[in-house]
Amino acid sequence: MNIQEKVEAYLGKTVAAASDKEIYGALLSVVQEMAAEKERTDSRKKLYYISAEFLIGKLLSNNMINLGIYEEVKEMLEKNGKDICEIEEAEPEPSLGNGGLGRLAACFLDSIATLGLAGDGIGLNYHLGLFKQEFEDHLQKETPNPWIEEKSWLKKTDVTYPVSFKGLNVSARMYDIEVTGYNNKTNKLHLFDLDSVDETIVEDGIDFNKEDIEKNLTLFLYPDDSDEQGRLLRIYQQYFMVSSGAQLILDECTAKGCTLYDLPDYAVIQINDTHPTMVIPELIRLLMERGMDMDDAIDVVSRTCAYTNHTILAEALEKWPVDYLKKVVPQLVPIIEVLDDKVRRKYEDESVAIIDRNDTVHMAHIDIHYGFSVNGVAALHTEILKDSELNNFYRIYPEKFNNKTNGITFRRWLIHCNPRLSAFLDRTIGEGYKKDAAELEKLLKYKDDEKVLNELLAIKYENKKDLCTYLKATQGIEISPDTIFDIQVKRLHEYKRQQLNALYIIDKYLEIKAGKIPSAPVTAIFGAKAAPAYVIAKDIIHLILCLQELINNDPEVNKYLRVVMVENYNVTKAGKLIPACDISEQISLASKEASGTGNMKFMLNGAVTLGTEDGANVEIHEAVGDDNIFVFGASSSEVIEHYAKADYVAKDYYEENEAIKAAVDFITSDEMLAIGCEENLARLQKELIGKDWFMTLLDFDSYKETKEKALAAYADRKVWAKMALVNIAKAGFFSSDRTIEEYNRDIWHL
Ligand code: T68
Repeated sequence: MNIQEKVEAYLGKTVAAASDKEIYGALLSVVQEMAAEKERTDSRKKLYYISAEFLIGKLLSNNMINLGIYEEVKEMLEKNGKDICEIEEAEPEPSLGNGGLGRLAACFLDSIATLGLAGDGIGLNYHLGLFKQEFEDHLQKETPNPWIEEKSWLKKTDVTYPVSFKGLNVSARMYDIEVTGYNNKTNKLHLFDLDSVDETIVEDGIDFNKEDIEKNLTLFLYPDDSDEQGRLLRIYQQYFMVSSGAQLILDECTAKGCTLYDLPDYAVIQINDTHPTMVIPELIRLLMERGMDMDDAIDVVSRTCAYTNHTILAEALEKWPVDYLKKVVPQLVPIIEVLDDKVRRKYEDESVAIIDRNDTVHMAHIDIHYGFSVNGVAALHTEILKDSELNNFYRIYPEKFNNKTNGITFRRWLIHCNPRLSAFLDRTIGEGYKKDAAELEKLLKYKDDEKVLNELLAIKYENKKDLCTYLKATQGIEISPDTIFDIQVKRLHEYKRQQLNALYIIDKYLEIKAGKIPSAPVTAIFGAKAAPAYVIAKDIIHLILCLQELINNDPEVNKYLRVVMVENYNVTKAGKLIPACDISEQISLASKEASGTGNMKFMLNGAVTLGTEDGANVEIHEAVGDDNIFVFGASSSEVIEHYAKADYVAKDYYEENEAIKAAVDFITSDEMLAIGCEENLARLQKELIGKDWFMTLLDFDSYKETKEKALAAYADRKVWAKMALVNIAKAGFFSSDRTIEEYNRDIWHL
């Protein structure tokens, strides 16, 4: 049967007569059937990548690319008067992650399968995922984001595991999603769920009864944890995930002949941030239940588990009061106490203890003491972990620390999202880059080739036109492809400094109002969700939405400057925004962004980075050289010193710098208050002057100056095209295939 016949067999009618939704459903079935027929990876030792988040995004097109049928299906649809993009629209996006950490896990699954390595994901099947963001009165409103339909990628299995909480026994059911590698074998993503979860208990946005665990356990990703009930629910979720995951791992290994004493020969568990840390005491508990003595169990588990750190922000390093654990998982408490006791006997240093003097459990400390590898996610980040953040641990275990600079899958972030660019690469340098990303360097030979450079500019222009059409259709916003697309998309957080970008926009607005006409028109595009309980982050969204309203409706200004805040930024929207970008905003306070992966996606798609020397920006800078990136701001060592000396005073910058003062004052100007809400705007303004923990004002001048340089450079189209070309050519290092090869070489040994 050819593809059309297969699809029509599922449809029970012709493709031409079917709706987009029906075609999507039929293609899903065809893909699932093909994936099931593919060979599974198989080896004695297997990786289990355990993570509270897998931000997989829509799967249809990526699976078709990986199975090698995308072009065929696209043509077949065209022949029948259907557009593959419309079919893609019919697929709901599973939002099983917040941002970079979850998306990294998804890119890794793609690369692990593509490299033919045996490695499955273990996570949770959140019914409503992360909330959906809507804008109302220039504010973020959260609503549920259901994604599981009758036809979905999830396959319900018969596999169930008992999971016990204090006073509550439940049964975890495993659902599987096939992970197709690019032209290779398949792996699985196992997502655990509870049959009794009930979506109807959600009311009024994303509120629900947090006490009814049987009904709410897997409703949402990271339910609001601003109160104790919310925090307890997170512990329920985490334990549910690791207990079922640990049981699955032990079952699979014993089925292969593992005696449990040789577990490290059969399994390696990569713990993605601290959310799955309880897998360590849980495995110890399960091994003891199966007859192993405690010291042996601790030894076996310590040789099986490896930990990845994704942040140095103290508030993001998880700590749970022992009391909370006693309320939810009392069976783990005696084990954690023993783990702590062993550490305390060996090391006097209080800062490396597991349970501190306030009876709080430091989850990362469990991972470091009782895992065999600790990795950061970019060179600078790992250095900071070793030198300062985790220095006390590094001195004890220097051999455990290693760096694995993040990467992204080119299948999604180039081949799928930018078909124009990938077709251009195919005909210019051949298709080898799809399997070996380093081959992108072949492009360098064309860096002075006018025809090639013009082609690159033309591709960007077409992509920008597509984005204009999309934004007009989805949000009714009009922008022009003849302006510079300056894009900042990522979670909203003060350390990422969307507020710095916003202050620049205000400064520009004031200049235009004062008659200073900019050399080139700019469209500033944002996309970001703020955590529901993160007040200042939501105030920043409010500021941007007010600026959008003010600026886009001012005929004096909107010829030169427009602002767009994309609603409900997600993986799908990233796929539309990134190929259309000219300037990639990567402006976190140096030392705070562990790596960043958006920076890599933009680079690969020919955008030029405007960034601080932070995270993987440092490595991007090294790769492309000074001439192909715009770097600004205080260095990480300067920033770390400011924190150490506590000598940064935002108010001094505000008072001594006229442009800063004007921009900050403008936040509560009459123009802004006519649009926005005084409470939010005044609170944000006060924060910027009185605290500004992430040193926005410190870098304002340098940001402005460097951004002006970037905007001016854009005018020389040939020079700009060359910069874009070098960025694409040097992006090969940032393929997640390279990252995974390193994990395997240094940590997993599959
Ligand atoms: C990100 N972390 C880092 N955390 O910020 C980013 N979820 O620099 C890095 O590139 C990326 O991880 C991959 O390594 C996150 O995305 C979260 O989303 C998060 C934090 C706390 C709790 C839950």
